[in-house]
Amino acid sequence: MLRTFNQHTVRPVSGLDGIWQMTAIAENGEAGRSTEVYVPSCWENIRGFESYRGVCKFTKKIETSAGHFRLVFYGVSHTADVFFDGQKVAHHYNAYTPFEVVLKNVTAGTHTVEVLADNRFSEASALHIPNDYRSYGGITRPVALECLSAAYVHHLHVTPLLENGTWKAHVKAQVTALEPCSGTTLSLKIANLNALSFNLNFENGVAVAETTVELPNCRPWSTEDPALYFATATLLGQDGTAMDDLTERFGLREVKAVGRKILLNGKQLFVKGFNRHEDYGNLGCAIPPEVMNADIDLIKSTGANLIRTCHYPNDQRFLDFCDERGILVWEEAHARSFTLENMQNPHFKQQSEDCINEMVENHYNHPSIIFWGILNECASDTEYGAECYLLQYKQLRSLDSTRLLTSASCKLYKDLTLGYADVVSINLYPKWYYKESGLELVEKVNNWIQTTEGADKPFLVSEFGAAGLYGFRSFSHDKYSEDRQAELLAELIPDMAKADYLSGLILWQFCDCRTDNEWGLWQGRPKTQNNKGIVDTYRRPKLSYEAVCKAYKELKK
Ligand code: ADA
Repeated sequence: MLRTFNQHTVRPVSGLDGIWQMTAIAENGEAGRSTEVYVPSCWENIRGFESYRGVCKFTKKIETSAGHFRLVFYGVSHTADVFFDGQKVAHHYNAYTPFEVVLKNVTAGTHTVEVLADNRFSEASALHIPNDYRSYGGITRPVALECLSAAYVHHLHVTPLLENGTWKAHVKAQVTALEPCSGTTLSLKIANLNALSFNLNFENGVAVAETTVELPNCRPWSTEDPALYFATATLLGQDGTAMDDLTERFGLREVKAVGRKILLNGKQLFVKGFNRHEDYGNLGCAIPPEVMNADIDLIKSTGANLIRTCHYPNDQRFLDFCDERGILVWEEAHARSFTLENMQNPHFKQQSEDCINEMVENHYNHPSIIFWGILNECASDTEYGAECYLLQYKQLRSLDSTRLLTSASCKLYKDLTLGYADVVSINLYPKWYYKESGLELVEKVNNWIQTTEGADKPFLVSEFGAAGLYGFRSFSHDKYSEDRQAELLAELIPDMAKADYLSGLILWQFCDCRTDNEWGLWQGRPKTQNNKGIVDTYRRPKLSYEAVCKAYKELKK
């Protein structure tokens, strides 16, 4: 399943999920062990590859007719080199963003697709570094093969607008030509309106059609009523035959920061959230859709209303479920705890910029996403670091002016970037990494924020939590016991929420996740896992699950 809805009725699409041949490639280029694997998956799931950090070649034979094709890789971890019949056709960095390969004038017959996937840590990889979550290896998200005609709808972005009480949508479609295409038109069908038609003028192979329409008969998207609508762009040839199409799904919602409040469709929002890593038991980050949806069930059952995709863009199918189930999302560009030195990596700026571009382009239409996040706990207390933050905020603002921008900081009392964000987000760990109690720490930090350029902005606690090892029970509520974790979370949630200026709490974390063996701070990570989940990696509930359900539900917000 590529999406939870059908994006094409004209463009033929087939999934390339299934069995591929996977071959280990040694440092000297020699082929090693070879085995059949299911794609998508992580190779850590395969006997003999459990802790493999290196390169593997994935090979699949495909049959095509003659024509143009597009391969879409939704996630290869973390660097991909793609070959088609032995010719290199793409290079892509980052496990968490999709990329396309357009193959022109393919002949009819059997072809070979090869992907070299590399999950090694080196200077070439500025964003995947040894970390408090695992950088898995493999083709970890689905792969699609699309059959294109002389031109195709590259993307279709829908921007909801609320003007003088009326919902409108700005719709922009970009069409890419693969051959000269005179006389083509684009038909845009938006929600329940009649289709609109645009003549396309191609410049350097690209044509754009855009319009703003009123949608008075559509309901706004909200967590209680996640109303969704479709926009379809159909490309028509000179003789009126349909050449290509793309359907996107959108919702009408408005999010704003007004003074210290976050307003969602004009109503004050109090965030009760979870940080969630894409990680599940032996499956790693290649999570099947039914598990994604079951995660949303568990999260919703606690009374929570938001998921933060720490610390990278998520699988699009998960975002589809969030749209459908009325769960808000803080989607984060890829970054966790980079030191100044990490940020000075010569590839850092470009790889971050690419990640942000790909995240926004691909996830633009999800109404569930209300925050874009950047640079979790990076060097925001240094001048160079702050410059990088500003660059990323500017990039995001130029791509999307309708969502709130934020960054989760741990640089208490010394962050230089709070003025750049729309919402000030601080990771606090009262009674865990800090000695203060919940409200005490929130007040102290709030007093400091009011002396910075972050004053008078909404303030979110973007992380708080405590570790509890699944199955470790203790009468004396020892540190790392389920008992201690449950007790602490039950205390912290109502205590921190007493701060009436606070816009919300996002618990660290929903599920336990594996950390990198190479990560230097593994000492605090028994079982090489971050154990602060309220469920374990197989979603077995800890005592804290019930404690959080109770605490979140009892909050009068
Ligand atoms: C940080 C970080 C998380 C995780 C957490 C923890 O604040 O953002 O990725 O490492 O702390 O468990 O300590």
